[in-house]
Amino acid sequence: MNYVERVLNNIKEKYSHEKEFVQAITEVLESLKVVISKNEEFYEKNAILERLVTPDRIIKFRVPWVNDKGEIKVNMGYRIQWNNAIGPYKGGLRLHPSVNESILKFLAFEQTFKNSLTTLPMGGGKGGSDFDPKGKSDREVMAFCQSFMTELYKYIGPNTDVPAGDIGVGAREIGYLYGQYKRLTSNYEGVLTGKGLTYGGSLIRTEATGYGLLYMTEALLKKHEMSLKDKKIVVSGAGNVAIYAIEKAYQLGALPITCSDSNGFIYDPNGIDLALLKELKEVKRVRIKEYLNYKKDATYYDGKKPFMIKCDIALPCATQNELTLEDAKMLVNNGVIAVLEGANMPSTLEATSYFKEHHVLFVPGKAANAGGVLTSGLEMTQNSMRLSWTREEVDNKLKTIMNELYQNMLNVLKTYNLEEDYVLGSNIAGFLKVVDAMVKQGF
Ligand code: NDP
Ligand code: 2IT
Repeated sequence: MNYVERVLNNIKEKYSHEKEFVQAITEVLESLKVVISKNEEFYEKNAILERLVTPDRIIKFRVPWVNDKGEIKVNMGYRIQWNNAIGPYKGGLRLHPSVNESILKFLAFEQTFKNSLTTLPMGGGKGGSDFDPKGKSDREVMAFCQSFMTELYKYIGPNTDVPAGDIGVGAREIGYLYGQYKRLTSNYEGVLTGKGLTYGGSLIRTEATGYGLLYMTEALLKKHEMSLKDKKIVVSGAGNVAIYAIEKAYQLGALPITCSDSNGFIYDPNGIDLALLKELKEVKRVRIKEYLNYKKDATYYDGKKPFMIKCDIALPCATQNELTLEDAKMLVNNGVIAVLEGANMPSTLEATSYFKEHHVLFVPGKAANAGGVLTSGLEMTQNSMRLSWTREEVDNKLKTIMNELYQNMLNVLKTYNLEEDYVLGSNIAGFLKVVDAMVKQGF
C-alpha cells in the first residue's frame, strides 16, 4: 500500500460516519497520487497528508436565542479553522438545518485548496449552524446572529480568521453579525467579507461567485474554440450563486433556462426572467414555484431536479451531492458539453467519473466557484487600504484572476504530462502552494 492509500484508508475507517468529509478527502487524495508518487519519502517524512486532512481546530458552541413567541431556542454553532499556511483562515458561514461536522469539515478542507488557487493570501476555514433561517422573521435572524457572534468573536479577526457568507448567509446576516462584532470589540475592521457597501463592503462581491463561474466557462469554451453565444444553460439553485450566474450568462449571450430550490425547479424555454427571480428570492424570499404566477410559458416540476432538461452547459449552483449518477446520465444522453460546479461538491464521485468517461468538460467547484472568495480577498485588501475600488476595477480583477486560475490548472497538467482533467489540475495546483508554505514553516 502506498502513502496516499494508507492515509486514505485511515480516514475512511476513522470517519466512516462522516460521508461528505470522506468523499472530499477521497477525491483530493486520489488526484494527488501522481505528485506524491514522485517524492513519496519527502511527503511522508513531513507527514504532509496527515497534516492536510486534519483541521488546526474545530470550535463548537451553543447558540441560544429567543423567537418571536418569547421561547428560548438552542442551536449548535461551529467554526472550523482548517489550515493557515498561506494566510488567515478564510471561508463562509452556512446556516441550514443539515449543517453538521462532516459537511463543515468537507467545506473547510476544500476551501484550503480553493483559496490557494486564487493566488491571494488566504488560508481555509468554514463555519455555520444548524439554524434554519427559512420562515424566520428579521428579528429572529438578528437574535440568532447576535448570539452566534457573541461566541464566535473570540476566535476571529482580520488577521486571524475572516468569515463570509454561504448557504443561508447573505447581506442581511453579515450585517447583523458585523454589528454584534463591533459592539463586542469596539473595532471597526475587516473581520467579515460580504459586508454592505455603506460599511466596508466591496462592489461586485455579491455577484462574484456567479460572475466568476461564467468567466471560467468562457475561458474553457474558448480553449475548445467555442463561445457562450446561444448556449442553453441549465442552472440549479436560486440563491446568490445561481442568480448572478444567470445574470452573467445573459451578458455573455447565453440562454439560462432553469433555476430551482429545494422544492422543485422552473423551466422557462424563453430564458429565466432575471428581474422576477431577484424579486422572488432576494426581496420576497418565497418559493420558486411562485414564478408560475407571473410567467405562463414556464413549467414547474415539483420535487424534481433541472438536470433532466436538455442543455449545452450545466451549472449546479445549489448544494453538495445534488447531481447524482442518474442526473449525469441524463445530461450526457442529452448532449451536454460542459459541467462547471457553482456549488461546493454538487456532483457525487460517481457522477464526476461518468462525466470523465464520457469526455464531458468538467470543472470542479474549488476552481469554478473561486470567484466569490477571490473577491472576498479583494474586499480584505480594500479594507486594509481604507479605500474602495470601482465596479470596473473589481470586476476586471475578478475576470483576470479567474482566467489566470484556469491557465494555472492547464500549466500544472502540462508539467505533469496529464490530460485535460480539471479535478487533477485544481487539486494539484492548490496542493503545491499550500504544501510549499507548510514545509518551509516547519511542522
Ligand atoms: P443561497 O442560500 O443563496 O442559495 C442556496 C440555494 O440552493 C437555494 O436555492 C436553496 O433552496 C438551494 N439549496 C440549499 N440547500 C439545499 C438542499 N439541501 N437541497 C436542495 N436545494 C438546496 O446559497 P449560495 O447561492 O450562496 O450557495 C450555493 C452553493 O454555492 C453552496 O454549495 C455554497 O457552498 C456555494 N458557494 C457559495 C459562495 C458564495 O459566495 N455565496 C461561494 C462559493 C460557493 P432552498 O431555498 O429551498 O433551500
Ligand atoms: O464556498 C465559498 O467559497 C464561500 N462560501 C465564500 C467564502 C468567502 O470567504 O467569501
